[in-house]
Amino acid sequence: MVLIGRTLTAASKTGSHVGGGKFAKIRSKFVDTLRIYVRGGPGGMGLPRQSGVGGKGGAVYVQATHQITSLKAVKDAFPEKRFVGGAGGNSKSRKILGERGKDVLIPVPLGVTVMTDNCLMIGEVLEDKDKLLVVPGGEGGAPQNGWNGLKGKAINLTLDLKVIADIGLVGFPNAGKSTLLKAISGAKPKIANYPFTTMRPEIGTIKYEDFRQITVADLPGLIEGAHINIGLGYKFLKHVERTKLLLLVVDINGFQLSQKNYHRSAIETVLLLNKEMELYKEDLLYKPVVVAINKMDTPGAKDKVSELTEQLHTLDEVVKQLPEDIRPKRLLRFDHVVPISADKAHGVEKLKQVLRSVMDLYDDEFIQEVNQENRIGLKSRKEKGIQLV
Ligand SMILES: Nc1nc2c(ncn2[C@@H]2O[C@H](COP(=O)(O)OP(=O)(O)OP(=O)(O)O)[C@@H](O)[C@H]2O)c(=O)[nH]1
Ligand SMILES: [Mg+2]
Repeated sequence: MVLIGRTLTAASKTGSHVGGGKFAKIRSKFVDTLRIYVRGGPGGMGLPRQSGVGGKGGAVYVQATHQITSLKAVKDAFPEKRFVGGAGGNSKSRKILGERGKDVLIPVPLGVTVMTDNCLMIGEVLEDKDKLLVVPGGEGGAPQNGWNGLKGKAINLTLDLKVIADIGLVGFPNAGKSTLLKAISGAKPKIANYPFTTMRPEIGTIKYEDFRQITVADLPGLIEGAHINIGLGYKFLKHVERTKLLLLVVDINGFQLSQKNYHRSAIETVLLLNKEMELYKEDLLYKPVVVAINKMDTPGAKDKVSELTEQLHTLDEVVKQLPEDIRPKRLLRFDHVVPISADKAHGVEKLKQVLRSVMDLYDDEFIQEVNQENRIGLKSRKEKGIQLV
């Protein structure tokens, strides 16, 4: 058995071929961060003669809405990316208390984090209608400011989207993630026989007979070196952060990007995904994982699957054969391994039930514990009697 060959980051024999140039353009087209300018509205003038106070300027808020699913939609709707609160009304003898300036609401998808240029996090909006104040309006003219309304504060902000779904599909390109999403949910993602068909996360929903619904995020394929921006890069890994369960989709035949690249066997793709996630954020490895071994309808698949299942069950032993410097420090633990043929919908019903059972087992509270206090993750998984293969 050949494991990995050279190094994990040696994605291709030619190195730069898959890295910068070819995919940089595609990567840059994908909007999942957006820089915006926001300014609070100016406060209205006071009226010293009659002790009249000017109206406060309008504030700017970010508000999550189900109706928007990407930051590109925000960019398209507001190409100038400028959001300024309305001016507060001046105090007049007829209307002694100046009118409040109009607030501005920036509609964004669920899962947006708002940050300043110094990477200071202002907050995040995760649920529908969550509203976050990003900049207040200026105070109206009053005795303490010499009756002159104050200007609103102006700042540049970065909106950063991480999709929210119960399950994240993780796998090499062409493994059949989108085909599987289509088979288990009502979604209609693009499917094609070439790598990097999926360019942005797409969410589908699995519906069960008892009306339970589980959301699944189809993500772009990852290849070795993703953490140093090879292929479509690491930016998609962040979307895995907010999922509760990882569904690894593995092509039983492995993966080869092109003639110039190494062929990776199925077990190598699993180890490479393990390493990429570890290099991106080790916490990801504490999430429960289900493996779908796909393309079981292809010639020779049945012979290969028992060896692969054995390897997945004894990953500790398998990695001992790897050179130490490229060995994952922490190994994924697989809760279930399910052979499927996403294309023919074989094994898909069983997979749906398995996903359901794992999701039910990991109640929300427990998932949070795993995510936040990941140090005790595996230990408490064992304590809760969850089977680790
Ligand atoms: N024989 C066979 N082919 C499959 C199966 N599942 C998917 N495919 C094919 O594999 C190719 C890739 O499928 P996709 O679903 O687009 O793969 P993906 O993992 O989403 O790929 P990226 O979006 O590029 O990461 C397509 O030609 C599919 O028809 C399967 O179970 N058996
Ligand atoms: Mg796809």
